[in-house]
Amino acid sequence: MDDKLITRREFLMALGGLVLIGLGGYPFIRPFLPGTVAPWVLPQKPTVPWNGSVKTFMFNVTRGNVSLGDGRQFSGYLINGQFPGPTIRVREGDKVRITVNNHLDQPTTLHWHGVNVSSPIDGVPGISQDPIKPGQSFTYEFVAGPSGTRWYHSHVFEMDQVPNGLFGALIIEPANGREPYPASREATLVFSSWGYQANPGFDYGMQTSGGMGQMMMGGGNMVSSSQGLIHLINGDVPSSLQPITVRPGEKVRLRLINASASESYWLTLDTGHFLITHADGNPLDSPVPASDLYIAPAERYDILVTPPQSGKWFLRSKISGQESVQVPFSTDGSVRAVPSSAPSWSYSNLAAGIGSLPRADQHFSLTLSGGMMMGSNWTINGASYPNTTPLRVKTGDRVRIEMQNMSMMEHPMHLHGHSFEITSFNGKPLSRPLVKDVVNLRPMERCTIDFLANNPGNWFFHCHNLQHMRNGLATVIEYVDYPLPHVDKWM
Ligand SMILES: [Cu+2]
Repeated sequence: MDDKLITRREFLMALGGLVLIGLGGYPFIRPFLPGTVAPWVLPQKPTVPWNGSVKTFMFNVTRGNVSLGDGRQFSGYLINGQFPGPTIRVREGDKVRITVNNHLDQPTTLHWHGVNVSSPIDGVPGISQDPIKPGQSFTYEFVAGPSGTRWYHSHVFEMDQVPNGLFGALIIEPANGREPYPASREATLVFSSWGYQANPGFDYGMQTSGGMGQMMMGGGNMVSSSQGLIHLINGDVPSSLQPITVRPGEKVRLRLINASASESYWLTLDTGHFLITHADGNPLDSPVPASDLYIAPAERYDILVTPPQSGKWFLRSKISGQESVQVPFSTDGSVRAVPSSAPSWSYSNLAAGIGSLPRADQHFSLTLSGGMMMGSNWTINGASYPNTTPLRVKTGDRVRIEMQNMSMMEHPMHLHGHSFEITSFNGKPLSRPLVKDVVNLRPMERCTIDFLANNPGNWFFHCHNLQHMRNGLATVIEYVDYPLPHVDKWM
């Protein structure tokens, strides 16, 4: 450990404290230090000052018929008559006020995924927020931030309510229009999967994990998608999507959101490599070229694509069983596939090299396991939620969670209420830690994540394979200095 590093880090942490006191809070210290790479600076509480503007939304949640482009129909959950819910687009610093009117015959809530709201409106029954009962309304109010590609989804009866419609995109534009990687055009692509009711005993996500299936086939890229599911993009089958029309040579931003309850997608572009600019909505220090992108449940990536001179081309998944996942683009004429020289996907590529781990104030070690039998429980350190041991943290601490996945499936672990930094992956400290709110661990992988305990409350920390979550792969981060919440017991 470099002494100079510690000194610098502690100085910056102190500076962060001063800034927080002086300005009422700002999400990242990084903007105050242009041109520096500061891996020891953790994301601050995203309380950008309210800019005086209020954006009001009314969400009427109902049951209703969904018609897909291939003629398939089902009874889903609608927000304002839409499947999935409407895209919300606001500016960082706006006060967002969303009233949810629950017209269902069952409770619901919404979770604002990637927005570090206050604990009582975080949407998790039994932990942070009581469910919105049938016939009742609830108003969520928060100052939008940090900027980036966020999303929202139900946190009640998740394996039913989420895939059947209670999710949508939440785009927060940077304050003052300060987009670090500008584009001339953009599109939001929300991936989801549907059809879980048809096969309730099946452990969805098994195939995309590259776990059991891959090992039994002797390694390599032998992954396939869960059987029985159909894949949707922006709420419809990809074959019904209108091509996204672009001009040759312009810069196009694609905001990719994986809202699937269990499936990962491994995406490539016919036109060759592209630039990854944001992970889970947070800008990278510099754009990273890639030839493919693996997006696990609940993850988001923003990429910049440069269209070819002409032609029809696709963003598509290379996972076996996901052949239908093709997003059409069109410039005029015909296109040749461009051989790609960019590196293939890994978190380490986004984090640029190997660094060293700074000191943490608190350290937890979690072993993720289970799932060896059909329908069996998933565990953290041998226990299934709600019997897992809560992680008790103290405001102001730098908390490190070390995780190892000792199971044969992947687990996209999501922390509520905070952004964290992936500080090491498979034993290698990263030189430029990756700011995210989901870290996907494939079979036998391990990592450390660090976060600053700066949002007192009770926060769910769980696998975003929603079936795994319901079967126990979850725990709670509890602040010792936060009063017990007055929420009812749930499930
Ligand atoms: Cu999992």
